[in-house]
Amino acid sequence: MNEMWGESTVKLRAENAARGQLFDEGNYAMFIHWGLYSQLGNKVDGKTYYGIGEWIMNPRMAGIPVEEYKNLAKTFNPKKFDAKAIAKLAKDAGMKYIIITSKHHEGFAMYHSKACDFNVVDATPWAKDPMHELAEACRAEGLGFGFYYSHNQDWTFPGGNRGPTTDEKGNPATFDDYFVKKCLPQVEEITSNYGPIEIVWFDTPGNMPKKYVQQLVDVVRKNQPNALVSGRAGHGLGDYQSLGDMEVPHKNVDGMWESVDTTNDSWAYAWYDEYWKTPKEILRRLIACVGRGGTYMLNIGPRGDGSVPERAARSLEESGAWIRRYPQVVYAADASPWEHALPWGDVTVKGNRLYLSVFEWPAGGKLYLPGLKTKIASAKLLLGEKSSAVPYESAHGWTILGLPPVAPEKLVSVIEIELAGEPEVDPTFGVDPDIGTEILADFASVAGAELSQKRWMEKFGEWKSVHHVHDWTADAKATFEVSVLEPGDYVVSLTYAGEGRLVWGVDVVGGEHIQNQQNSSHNYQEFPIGWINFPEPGTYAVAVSFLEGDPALASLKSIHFAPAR
Ligand code: H79
Repeated sequence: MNEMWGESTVKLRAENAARGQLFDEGNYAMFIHWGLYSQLGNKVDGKTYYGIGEWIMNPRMAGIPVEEYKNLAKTFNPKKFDAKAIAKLAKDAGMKYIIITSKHHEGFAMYHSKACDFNVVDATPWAKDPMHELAEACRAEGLGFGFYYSHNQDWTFPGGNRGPTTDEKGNPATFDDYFVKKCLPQVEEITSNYGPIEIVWFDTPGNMPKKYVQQLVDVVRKNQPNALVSGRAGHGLGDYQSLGDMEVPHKNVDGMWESVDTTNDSWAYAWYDEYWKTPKEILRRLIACVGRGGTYMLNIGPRGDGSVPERAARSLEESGAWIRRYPQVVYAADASPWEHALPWGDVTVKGNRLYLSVFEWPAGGKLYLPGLKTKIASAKLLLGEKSSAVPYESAHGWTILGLPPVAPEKLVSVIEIELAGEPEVDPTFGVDPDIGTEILADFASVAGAELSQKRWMEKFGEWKSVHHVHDWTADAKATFEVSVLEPGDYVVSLTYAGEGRLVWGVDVVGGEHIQNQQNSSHNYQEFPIGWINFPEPGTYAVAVSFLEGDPALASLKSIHFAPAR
């Protein structure tokens, strides 16, 4: 994975105190993938290719030869490109800056480059530089602006990684040729010609030697002393960590980091890709990133004619309207002291205030908050002028908030809890007495088996990941610590993948043992195991063991508890 996304280095906020204000406090940005590939929208010669559209040239997608790909410039004429409308969309969405592809892996510069004429001004009938307009439109909206730049891969310039290995005359070309003739001068250009920029977003460092990365970073520092360099520059020379593509972490992550994600499944426009994130899903992912301590950058892929897919815009506008009502939940907000999401939603923090974003409104009229140790000064359900006090009580280390039967907001309702001091929390998972509680394998202590992250591509370039417990040995256990408020029976189920019939055991340590045989699937599916009993309120260890079946393929993703009623 390092080859693609660079190493995971923890960068502390303090190192960057003078820079990265928008990154650190804005917490939400727009990413844009737009280039010649957008014209194709994943269809070549009548055939549709599924996956990330900017990779269409790749042999594992359409496999377009270099000269043929270059011809796409002759038809690039994005008359519907409207820089002001895009900046306004980002603003309305609640985003604080825009990062756009100045050059992706295929090597086409979407700005006027003197270093290489394979660019949007010199090679297209449109002959305009959209980046001047966009940079200006961002400034007019009070947004930051910055560039994505593929520094290592260049598929059309001789010597670029995965690019031609000889030049026009047939002489061998080296990475150094590409670096000196194109990469370094282009990074000079993007950091010199568009005013102050927020970030230079390098991607996929691969095995690029450190001396090259250092030179690029030096150029950014010289021309843009206030800009951040993305972690994917490589060799730990970036300012912050970028997680894997499309990855929203489950546990709090230290230091300065971001998740990059996209409104549908592809980064670049793909004609068939109508699987949009709903406004609620966007808020869920944004608030999860802020709640884990990071920043969320969400992508749109404009079409080849420059227009923005209407459904992407709709989801962004609707989630943005919510953010305008609850800015305190997102901006300059910090990570949740629970360090993970809660069954009904998530928590962000500002000083001594907790913001509870409730995604699943509890039907029983009570919201259960486990492990809060600091005394509450006040609690209210936010609704502009109509905010109302929320009654609360505590029992066995839990806080129980009384709520109206119907959620005041369609998407996400927010409860503000003002604390008497700094938030202090026992982050142990609570088994919610009202709604189902899922605990991911990430949070298990594992003995006799392996806990690791597995990634795979659902479609070409579209990454999914899971933390799973695998390679089970005879006495292996994955143990989950839980806190129980309401004693009684709970239905336990496990989400796993595997082959054939599998037997799993679940033990309340010092208490009941159940086991059951269920089928499996190569996809992760939830299978019921049975009821177990928690005899009284308190903390329990619940151990999962793998009893029969093929241990090589058995992969546990999570355990679920639901009140048996
Ligand atoms: O710009 C977007 C992607 O195009 C870019 N990063 C985001 C922000 C990106 N470039 N590479 N990757 C993401 C990782 C892709 C890896 C794969 Fe492959 C490409 C998997 C299959 C094709 C490289 C070639 C690794 C295996 C074969």
